[in-house]
Amino acid sequence: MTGEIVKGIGGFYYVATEEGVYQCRARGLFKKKKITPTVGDQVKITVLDDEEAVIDEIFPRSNLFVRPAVSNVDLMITVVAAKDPAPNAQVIDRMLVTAEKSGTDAALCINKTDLSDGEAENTGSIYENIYPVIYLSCVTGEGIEELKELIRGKRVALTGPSGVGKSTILNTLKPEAEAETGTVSDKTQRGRHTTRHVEIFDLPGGTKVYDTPGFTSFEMQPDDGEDVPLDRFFPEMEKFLGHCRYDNCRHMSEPGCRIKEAVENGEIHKSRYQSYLKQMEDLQERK
Ligand SMILES: Nc1nc2c(ncn2[C@@H]2O[C@H](COP(=O)(O)OP(=O)(O)OP(=O)(O)O)[C@@H](O)[C@H]2O)c(=O)[nH]1
Ligand SMILES: [Mg+2]
Ligand SMILES: [Zn+2]
Repeated sequence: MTGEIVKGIGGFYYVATEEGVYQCRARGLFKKKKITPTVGDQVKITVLDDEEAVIDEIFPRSNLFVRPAVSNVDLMITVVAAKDPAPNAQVIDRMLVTAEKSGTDAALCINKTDLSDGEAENTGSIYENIYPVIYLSCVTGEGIEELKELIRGKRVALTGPSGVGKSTILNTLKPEAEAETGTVSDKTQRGRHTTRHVEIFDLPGGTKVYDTPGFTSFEMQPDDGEDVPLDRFFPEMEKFLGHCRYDNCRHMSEPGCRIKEAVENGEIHKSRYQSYLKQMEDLQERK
């Protein structure tokens, strides 16, 4: 029988099939090969008795992410809040680069616009010409129809810091999901890591939404062994590439750099370039 891993907890995988959801273990062979079954995987299972089953095979993935641990995602939506907690452009840019690296479509959702005094637009304006940006409020309903339109028929992962409202968005899209939500601490302005596991929820029309645990910014580390230059993962830099004085320009302190010129005359947003520099520095430190 074939199915899809919709949740994984404590060594068990929950596989949704046409006959219902089976609690599965993975064959030992996966561990030996260092393959980790991941939520989103399409799998072949063998049923041992009524409820218990084992995963025999994982079908090829279209993509695989480590944080959050998800696979076969069509659209990666980075969710932030206008405030409570305040958005952090570097965290957003790390997520967007992660999506670009795997060739996955990305979008930005700025939630809690009901609390915004211009903060939502300040962040959104950085991205509007690069990615789809949705201004959302689960309180007023602003942007919900636009979000539904964007995700229709797709496999969509909601990712972002703790407390920004990912599970609340899921519940707004699908009230029966009854995903647990938590408050944001008044003092630290941080979420409480309410969602502990990735889980996939079905929406009408074949849409699937992955709710994922929020991360803290220190968990966002660049990958090792990166061969492709970072500039390829900032789509707005593409049209300027190849126009620097030096072919191997890193767009850091080299003279005659077309990227830096574009930042100076506003063709590339300063905030994005700062993220680029920060990520370049992190990569060089790790080498
Ligand atoms: N004002 C306002 N509050 C919201 C909105 N959406 C969510 N919240 C609140 O934000 C808090 C955190 O929401 P969650 O849905 O638990 O956040 P999360 O991103 O799933 O957090 P983790 O599971 O910890 O990653 C809750 O108190 C929600 O009620 C919104 O649009 N406006
Ligand atoms: Mg949550
Ligand atoms: Zn350059």
